[in-house]
Amino acid sequence: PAFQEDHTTVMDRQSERVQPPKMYRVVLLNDDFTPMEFVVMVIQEYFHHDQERATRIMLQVHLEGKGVCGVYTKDVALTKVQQVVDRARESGHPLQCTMEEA
Ligand code: TYC
Repeated sequence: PAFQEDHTTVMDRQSERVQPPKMYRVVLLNDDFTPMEFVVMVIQEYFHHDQERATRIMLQVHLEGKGVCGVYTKDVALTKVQQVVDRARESGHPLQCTMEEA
């Protein structure tokens, strides 16, 4: 669409309108060493799921290789990934956490 202003046509460009932010899935990846209880604790602590839901997500990762813990804006997703990886390394676990565009 376009509108007239002082004899000048100004295009109403989509890119000049407010856009919803891109969203990112924060995912955990399986490994053979990180204890299941540690993964459940991390999911509860950083993604605010209750123990039952955290256990389901952990088991999905364990059985299928990866699982989604939550969907966030880019800055929040990056912070979660950093917090989870830092917490795992502090405890000596190789747990991997990453993000992907939703
Ligand atoms: N596979 C791990 C085990 O058998 C458990 C595990 C689950 C590890 C989820 C990582 O993201 C993970 N101890």
